[in-house]
Amino acid sequence: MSLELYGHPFSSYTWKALIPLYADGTQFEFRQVPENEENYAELKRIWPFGRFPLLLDDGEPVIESTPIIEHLQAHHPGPNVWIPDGDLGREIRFLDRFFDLYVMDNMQAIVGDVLRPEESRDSYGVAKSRERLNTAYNWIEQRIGDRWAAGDNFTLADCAAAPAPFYADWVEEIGDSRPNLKAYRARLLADPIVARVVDEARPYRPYFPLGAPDRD
Ligand SMILES: N[C@@H](CCC(=O)N[C@@H](CS)C(=O)NCC(=O)O)C(=O)O
Repeated sequence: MSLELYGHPFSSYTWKALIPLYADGTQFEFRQVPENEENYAELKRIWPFGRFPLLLDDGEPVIESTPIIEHLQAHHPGPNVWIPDGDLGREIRFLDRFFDLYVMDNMQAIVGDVLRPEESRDSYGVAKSRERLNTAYNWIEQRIGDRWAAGDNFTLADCAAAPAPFYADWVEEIGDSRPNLKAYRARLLADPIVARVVDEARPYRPYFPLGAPDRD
């Protein structure tokens, strides 16, 4: 068996795939993109959008972070259960969608706007994304418990949440009015596996388009 993960240490969705690989102690080769041109050309040959992470399992591609985690659980299981069966599993999948679509997407839209040519920037879209991020913060604030996203075990939902409020807070602060979300973000950062991906990404912070804050 050979596993190869295409990704970048500073990429939020790459973290999401790295966390279960590290937590389960699964062996894999990391293929960094886009700096490594050979890796990047291969990624784009397989997936023309050039987005990452992408997993190759004995040459067979698994695309998008959530299916990658599902694939790891099904074919390379370790000590952790990322998506349990039944209603809890459904709740975890929903929270995974929540962190990706309502937190990460809005964060990416705000960051992406500063990368556009000045004349193509979208201040209305950015304001809307900030509004949606605040709605997402307020919603999760009301329901996050004092452990992980869906109870006592670290699951797929926490893999999605590890980068989502981390980077979102850099573009739109969670602030003191959401103590439960703030505490959850801090718990994630204190987790040794999450701390590992945060540390591996540290050298790339100067490249954060909006400027990385001097914390975390
Ligand atoms: N829905 C995808 C999102 C992947 C994604 O947005 N990846 C970003 C890095 S965090 C990327 O590939 N950016 C480079 C690009 O869009 O060219 C997933 O869950 O894997």
